[in-house]
Amino acid sequence: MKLWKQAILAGAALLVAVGAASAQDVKIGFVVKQPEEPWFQDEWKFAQEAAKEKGFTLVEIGAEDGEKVQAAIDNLGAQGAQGFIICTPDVKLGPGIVAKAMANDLKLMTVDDRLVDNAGNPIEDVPHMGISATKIGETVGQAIVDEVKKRGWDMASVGAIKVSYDQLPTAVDRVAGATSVLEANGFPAANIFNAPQAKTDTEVALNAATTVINAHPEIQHWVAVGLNDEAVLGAVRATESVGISAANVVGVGIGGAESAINEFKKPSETGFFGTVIISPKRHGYETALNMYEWIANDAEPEKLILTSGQLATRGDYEQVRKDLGIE
Ligand code: FCA
Repeated sequence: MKLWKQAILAGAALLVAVGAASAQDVKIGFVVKQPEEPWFQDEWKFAQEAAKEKGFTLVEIGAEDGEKVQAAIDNLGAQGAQGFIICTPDVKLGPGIVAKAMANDLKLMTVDDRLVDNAGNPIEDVPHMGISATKIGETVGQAIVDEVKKRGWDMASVGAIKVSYDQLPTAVDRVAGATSVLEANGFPAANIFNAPQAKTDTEVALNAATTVINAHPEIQHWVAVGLNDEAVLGAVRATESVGISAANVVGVGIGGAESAINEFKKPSETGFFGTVIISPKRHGYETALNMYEWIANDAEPEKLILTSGQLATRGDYEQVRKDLGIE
C-alpha cells in the first residue's frame, strides 16, 4: 500500500516536472514585415509579455522580403521552435509560407495581413488575427466628415488624398471604408485622388501624395486617408512641403503607435488630425498566447479574429490608449 502511494506521488511529481519543462522548451517565432515600424515594435513588446508570463521563448525576426521569410522559417525550424506568427511582407507568399511551415513542422498563425492562395482568396485554414478593416476605415471617414463640417468647408471643394496600397487586401478595405463614408456624405467621387504607394512607409507616401497635390493647385482644403498612420503622415508632410497650412488639412490615420503619438506631442497642431487606435496588445500578446496554448495544450486558436479600433485625437489619445490597456 505504502509503495503504491509512493509510486503515485512520484508519478505526479514527474508530471508536474514534465509540464514545467515543456513551457521552457516552447519556442515561438514572431516574424514581421517592417521591424522599424512602431506598430510592429509594439506587437513584439506585447508578445514578449506573454512569453514572460508563460515562460516560453519568443524569437523576434524582421523579414522584409520573400527570401528573408523563407530563411526565417528554416531558421526557426533549425532552432527547434514549434510554431510562429507572421505578418508577411507580401500576402501572395501564402502557399509558400504554408509549405515551409509544414516542412519544418511548425504551427502557423498570421497577424495583421492575411495570406492569400494562388487565386487571391484568403487561406482560411491558417488562424488569423486582423483588424476589422472596413469598419475601421469607416470610422476614419466619419471622423473626417465631422471635422470638415466643423471647419465649415464646402464639401464639394475639398480634395481627398487616398494613399493606396492595392496589393494588400486589408489596405484596400481600410481606404474603401473611409472613402465610402466621404462619398455618402456628399464628397464628390471626382475629388478623391489616388496616391498609390509601392511600399508602406511615410517617405513613399509623401512622394505619392506630392504628385497628387502638385496636379491640383486649385484645391484649397485637403483630407487624407491611407492604410496606416505612416501613409497619412506622408500625405500630411506633402501638404506641409508645398506650404498648405495645418488649418486646411485633415488627415486621419490608423494605428495609434509612436508615429501618431509623436505627431500629437508636437507643440502646435499639424494636419494629422487623428488616428483610429488599434490594439498591438491584442495582436501581439493574444496571438503569442494563442500560439502557446496551441503548442503546449493542443488548444487550437480561432480561425479568424477581427479586432476593433477607436478614434483618438490630440486631445484624448492618452486616455484612449489607457482605456485600451496599451500605455
Ligand atoms: C498592416 C499595416 C500595419 C498595421 C497592421 C495592423 O500590416 O501595414 O501598418 O496597420 O496592418
